[in-house]
Amino acid sequence: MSENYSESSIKVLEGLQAVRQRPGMYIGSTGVRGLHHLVYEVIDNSIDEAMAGYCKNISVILHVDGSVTVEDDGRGIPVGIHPTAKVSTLQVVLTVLHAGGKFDTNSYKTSGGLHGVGVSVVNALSESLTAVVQRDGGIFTQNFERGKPTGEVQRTGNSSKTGTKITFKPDGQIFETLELSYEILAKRFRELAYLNKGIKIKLIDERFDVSEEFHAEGGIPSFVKYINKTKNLIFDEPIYVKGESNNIIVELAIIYNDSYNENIYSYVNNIHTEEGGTHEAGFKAALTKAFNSYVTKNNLVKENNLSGEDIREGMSAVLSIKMTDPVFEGQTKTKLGSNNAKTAVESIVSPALQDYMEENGIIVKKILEKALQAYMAREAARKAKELTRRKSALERDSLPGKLADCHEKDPAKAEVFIVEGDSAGGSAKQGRNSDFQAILPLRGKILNVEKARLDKMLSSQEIRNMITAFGAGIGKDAFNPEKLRYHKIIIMTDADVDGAHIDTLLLTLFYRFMPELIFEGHVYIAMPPLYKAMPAKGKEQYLYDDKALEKYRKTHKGAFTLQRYKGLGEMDAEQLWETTLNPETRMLKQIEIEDARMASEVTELLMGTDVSPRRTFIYEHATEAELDV
Ligand code: 0RA
Repeated sequence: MSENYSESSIKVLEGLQAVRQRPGMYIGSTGVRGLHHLVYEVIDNSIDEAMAGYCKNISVILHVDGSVTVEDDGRGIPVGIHPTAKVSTLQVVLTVLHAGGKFDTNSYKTSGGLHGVGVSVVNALSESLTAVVQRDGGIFTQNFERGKPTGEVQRTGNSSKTGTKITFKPDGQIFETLELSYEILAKRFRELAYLNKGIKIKLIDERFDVSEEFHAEGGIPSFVKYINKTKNLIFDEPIYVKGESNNIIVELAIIYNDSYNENIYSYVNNIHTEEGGTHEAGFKAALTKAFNSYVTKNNLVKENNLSGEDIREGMSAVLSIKMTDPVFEGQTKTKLGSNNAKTAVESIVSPALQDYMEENGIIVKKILEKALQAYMAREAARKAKELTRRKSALERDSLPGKLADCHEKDPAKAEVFIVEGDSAGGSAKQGRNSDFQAILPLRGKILNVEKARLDKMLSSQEIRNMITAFGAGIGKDAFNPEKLRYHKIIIMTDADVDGAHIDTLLLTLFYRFMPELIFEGHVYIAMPPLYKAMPAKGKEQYLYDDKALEKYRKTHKGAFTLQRYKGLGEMDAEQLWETTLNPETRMLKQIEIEDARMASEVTELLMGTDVSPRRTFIYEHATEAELDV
C-alpha cells in the first residue's frame, strides 16, 4: 500500500522533530563535537561519492556568519521526482531520516559510530540550508529552514557539470557553541585525504582568511610517515600491503621507529576505530605469525617464539579497511566486532608480509634485532620482578579490612559500592544484599585534597584498598580486567561539591590507570534521590531529579510535603536499600566516555583546579539515566 503525500510528509516532520528534540542521539552531543559532526556528516557523503569513483574535489568554506558550504564534483543528488515519496529525491535525501545516500547497497557507506546518520539530520539541526545541485544539464536549488522546505526545488540555471553544494547554518537554538574550529576540521580532512588517496579537500576559512588543501597521492604510506615525522625511523620506506578478500578491502602501512612504543591507527570506512577490534586482531596475528615463521625457517632465534608485543615494539602502523555493514562494539562504539574482518585482514596480510620478508632481508633483520632486544629486556624485567610479585601475591590474597565483601564469587553477578564516608558506609553495609553487593567505604577526608595529584592519590591507603578490592591490578601493563572481582563498580557519593570532587578524582584515576574499566562499561555512579514527596493521601514517592519533581508537581494536585535529601547519611539502611541499592528500583548512570581522545581532554579538564560539580561531567558523558532493572 502506498501512502498518500500528506501522510508521508507528516511522518517526515515527525522524524525531523525527533532529531531536534534529541539531537544527542543523532550527533552525539550539542557541544563542540556535535557541531563538527554536522560538517563530517555532509563531507562523508562527498567522500562516499569519491570512494565510488565519481568525485575528486571537495571544498569546505567556513563563512563569517557561522554558515558552512561543502561542495563536491560528484554526480549530484538526483533532483527528479522520487517514485514513492512523490517529491524530488533531493527533498527526500534532505528531509527523510536515513534516506541519506545511495540506494544501492554496493557502496561502502560509512555507518555506525556517529557517522552515516544522513544529511537530513544536518538539515534538521540547521537554522537554514540551501542545496544547489548541478546535474542533467541544469542547476537546481532548494531551500530549507530547520529541516522544512521553504519551497520546491527550482531550476535556477544551466550547467554541463555535476556536483552538490550544501550551505548550512547550524542552529543556535540547538548548539551550545557555533564556533567551528579550523584545527579540528583540518585534522580530520588531512586524515580523510590520506585515507582516500587522490581526493582533494580544500578548507577555506573566510573568518580568518586562511586556507589549506589536503591531498595525498601517497595514501596511507605517506600517512604513517607523517605521523612519524618527529621520530627516528629504522628504515625509510613503509611496508605497504593492499588487497581484497570477501569484498573487504584491506590497506596497511607499517614503519618502525627507535622508540619502545607501538602505535596502531586503524580505520573502518574512514572511521577511526580507537578501541581496535577484529581487523587489528587479524593484523597482529598475521604479523606475529610472519615473523615467527621467518625466524624458524632461517633458524635465527633458538629459544621461545617472539611475542607479538616484542615484534611490535617501535612499530607504527595505519590499517584501513573498507567493508559493508561493519558492526561496532565497545563502550565508545569504536571497536570493530565483525569477525569476517579478522579473517580478511589475516588472509591478505600474512602472505604479503611473508613475501616482503623474503625480498627485504636487511630491513627484516633490523626489525628482528629490535624485537630481540625487546624480548631480552622483557625477560630481564620479568626475572627482576619475580620476587616482588611473589611478595605481593600474598598481599593480594588478603582483602582490605574495610571491605565488606559479598558472597557471590562470579564477578559478572557481583557489584561493589565505593561509598563516601564511614557513616554512609555503615548504613550501606546494613542495607545491602550481601549475597552480591560489597561495600567499600572511602574516607572522604583523604580524597578531599585540593588539586590532588595522581601520584599523591596512589600513595593513599584508601586508594590502594580499592585497587586490591577490585583485584585487577593497576597500570598500563599490569591491569588485567579478567581478574576484576566485580563487574559493576558503583561510586556512591553525596550530591554536593565534596561528592563531585570524589567522583571526579575516582573517574580520573580509573581513566588514567584502568581505562578498560570505563571502556568495558564497569563504572557506574549511583544516583540517590534528591527528594521524597509525601502526599496527604496515597503513597510516598522518591524523586531522583528536578525534572521528576516538576512532573510530580504537575500530576499530583493535592497537597504534599517534600523532604530534600542532602546526603546519603540522612537515609537509614532500609531507605538506602530502597532508593539506591536495590537493582529493582535504583537509578544508576553508566559512565561512558565518548572516545579516548575526548576523554583525555575531559581528564585534563577534571585535573584542573576548578572542579565543577559532577552533574556537568555526568550529564555530558554518561548515557541517559536509566532505571537499572
Ligand atoms: C543519492 C543518490 C546518488 C548520489 C547522492 C545521493 C549524493 C549525495 C550527496 C551528498 C553530498 N554530496 C552528494 N553527492 C551525491 C546517486 C546519484 C546517481 O546515481 O546518479
